[in-house]
Amino acid sequence: MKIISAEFIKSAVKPDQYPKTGMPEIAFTGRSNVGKSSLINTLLGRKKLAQTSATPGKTRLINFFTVNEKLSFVDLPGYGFAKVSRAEQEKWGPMIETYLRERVNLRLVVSILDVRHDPTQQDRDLIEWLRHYGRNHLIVLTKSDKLSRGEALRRRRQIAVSLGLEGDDAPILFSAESGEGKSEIWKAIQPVLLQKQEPVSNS
Ligand SMILES: Nc1nc2c(ncn2[C@@H]2O[C@H](COP(=O)(O)OP(=O)(O)O)[C@@H](O)[C@H]2O)c(=O)[nH]1
Ligand SMILES: [Mg+2]
Repeated sequence: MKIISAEFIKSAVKPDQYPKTGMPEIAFTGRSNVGKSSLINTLLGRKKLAQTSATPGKTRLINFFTVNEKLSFVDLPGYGFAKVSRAEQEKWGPMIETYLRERVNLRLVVSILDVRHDPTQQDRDLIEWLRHYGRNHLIVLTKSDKLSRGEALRRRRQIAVSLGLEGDDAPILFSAESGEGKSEIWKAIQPVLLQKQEPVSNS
């Protein structure tokens, strides 16, 4: 997709603060410091639209961006940052879950993992949760430039197996440094923009 405009709209912590635009949304999740902001910036061809790595774990709000005035990107707060108090970590879960469960505009969740590390329990819980609620999701393995080609492919296989993914569901290898995977992620986003809005089940 050619990016004509990309702008920050607002931050929110609860549903009545979410923008009321009705645009289809793509949300991005991952552990703090995994490279979520860098991925968003790379997809949008912007250097610093989404804030990168100021203090890991500091972005505790849900940040909404509009792209080409027709879709919205949502930067969800990173989870699992050890230096944040337990009380604060406990607030994040419900904030993210409420968004993922209730947001009608949401069409796709991009779940970001570091290709070098095994998924954490929180990564697994999130992915399991998305499956349970029938949320459309995509798994991206970032920082692929940190590994050799062979090693990156090997890690992709391992992670796919450990998450119980099958053939077509292979995670996408991505790098904000090299741009690898950028067009593949856009390719996965395109079709969901055309889908009809369907409320997710509350079961
Ligand atoms: N080598 C490499 N470094 C990356 C990549 N993506 C992010 N980083 C670095 O990882 C750190 C955290 O990135 P950031 O996007 O702020 O992570 P966030 O906390 O998930 O939003 C920063 O120092 C980035 O420069 C990548 O694809 N390759
Ligand atoms: Mg960030």
